[in-house]
Amino acid sequence: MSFYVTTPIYYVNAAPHLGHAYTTIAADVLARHHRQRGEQVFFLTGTDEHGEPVADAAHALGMQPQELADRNSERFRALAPRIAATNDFFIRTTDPEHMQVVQEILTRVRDNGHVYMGTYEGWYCPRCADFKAENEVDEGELCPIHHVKLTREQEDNYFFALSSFQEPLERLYAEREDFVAPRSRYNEALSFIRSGLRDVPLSRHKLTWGVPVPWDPEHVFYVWFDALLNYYSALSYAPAPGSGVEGGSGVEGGGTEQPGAGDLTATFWPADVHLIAKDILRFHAVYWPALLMAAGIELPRKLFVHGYLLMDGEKMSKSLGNVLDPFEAIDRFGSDALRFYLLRDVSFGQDGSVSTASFEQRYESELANDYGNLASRTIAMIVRYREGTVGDELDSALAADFAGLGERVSELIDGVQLTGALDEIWGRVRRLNRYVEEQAPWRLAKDPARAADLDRVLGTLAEGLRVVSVLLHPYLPDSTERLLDALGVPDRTLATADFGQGKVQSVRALEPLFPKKDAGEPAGQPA
Ligand code: ME8
Repeated sequence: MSFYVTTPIYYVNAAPHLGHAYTTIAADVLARHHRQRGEQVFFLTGTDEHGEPVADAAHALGMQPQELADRNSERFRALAPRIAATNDFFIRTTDPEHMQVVQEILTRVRDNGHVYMGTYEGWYCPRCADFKAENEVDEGELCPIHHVKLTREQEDNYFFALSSFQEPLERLYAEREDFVAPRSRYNEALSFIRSGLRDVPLSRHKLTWGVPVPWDPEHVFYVWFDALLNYYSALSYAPAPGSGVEGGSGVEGGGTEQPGAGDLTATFWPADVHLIAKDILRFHAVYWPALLMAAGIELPRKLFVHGYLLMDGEKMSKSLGNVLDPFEAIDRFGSDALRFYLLRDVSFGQDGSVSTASFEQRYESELANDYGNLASRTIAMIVRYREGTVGDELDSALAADFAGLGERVSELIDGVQLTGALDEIWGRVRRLNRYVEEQAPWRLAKDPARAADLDRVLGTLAEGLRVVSVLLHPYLPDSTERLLDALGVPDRTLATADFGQGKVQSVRALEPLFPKKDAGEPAGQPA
């Protein structure tokens, strides 16, 4: 089994912000979960470096586009390890290998009869790098997304005959209702298709910062076609996962076969999940499948569209300047806490507001109290009452509460319900906390006649803690690893996620996973 997940490739016109971290974290949770299943995983992220968004930003800074791209691409690359993302490759659209694939495939699209020369006349947003229809123009000739003045363009360009894919796209949406999720985004894309597709420029004449059109080097390809093809081109030159070039690999201890060096396309294409936010739905849900059909390439399996992280009610965005710095958040709370907060507080697939206050609250009440404290208490009691040794007997009532949990979590993750899966697991973290209160092991410890009960309660808590930690591993990779080590069962494959499967034998003392902090004090995780 193989699993291929992608994030959008991010524009290098500015530094990364929390919105970018969000998608990459979500993709990482998927990648880690699938590695836990023992699948061969390829997780791709990277940067989108051509076109006006980058050329204009470089110009404004008095820099060459390549210089700005080099500087900011490095920042995006550096973000991945900071948020514990295990991407297997980091693609840059200025990679010569990528540029060559773009030229080859778009030449094929032309040879297949889907390209013609025409004149574009209409509105254009240089920030979106998008041609806008009359009904998409806000009052004052403004871009509805970026609130910048749209330009009026008249340009002789090569066109992609998108309109001829109207029927094939409608058929695709009829046959594959899970092609785009959530359902509201599927409906949105389908209604856009049904409203009638217009052909789109495939090349730009005015611009020089892009991939040259091989049959007419006066033109460069329109940046969106160049960018979308990254999902496909990367597989032709990325090193095999596990070769240690980027952060990823089959580190979850599952995968047995390693794909050989060389072309990974046969192993990983079609992509299983493209993760994006709703701002770039149309490019991915309409242009991308049409382009692949035109090139005769198999379509990806699913596009999952998440919502916006909002600050003060508006989309966080570089151009709007209301950006929360993920690096600062990590310094203050640690990368596990950031990953947890974003996927727990904002229901994945919907818009949601983020704030430092709600971050602190989740950190204290859920990470430090519900989970961290449960771990510390359980381990401390086993050390104190049983010198670290754990008995064999488990409580059947609690086992029943955990029955089917691993499968349920997998099912939800298959549907990219990342918040739903986390809710399921957290329900069991809370169940374990209630169990401690109900059983009051400190009282059992005072009564020698109840020694067997104490053994059973402590064993049950240790096992419950192990199971939730295996399942939480994709979300909280660092702290679950420390906890599983302390429980002496480092195996975190999904096959061990059933209650009673991996029995803890003995435990070691553990530093607090999420130390409580005083106001203003950094809460970074202990090294
Ligand atoms: O659109 N909330 O790049 P980009 C949630 N280069 N997610 C957010 C977000 C927010 N406030 N802000 C950004 C581009 N994102 C193109 C993509 S793909 C072939 C080319 C995330 O730098 C989200 O994933 O503007 C969104 O789709 C992406 O960053 C846009 O990044």
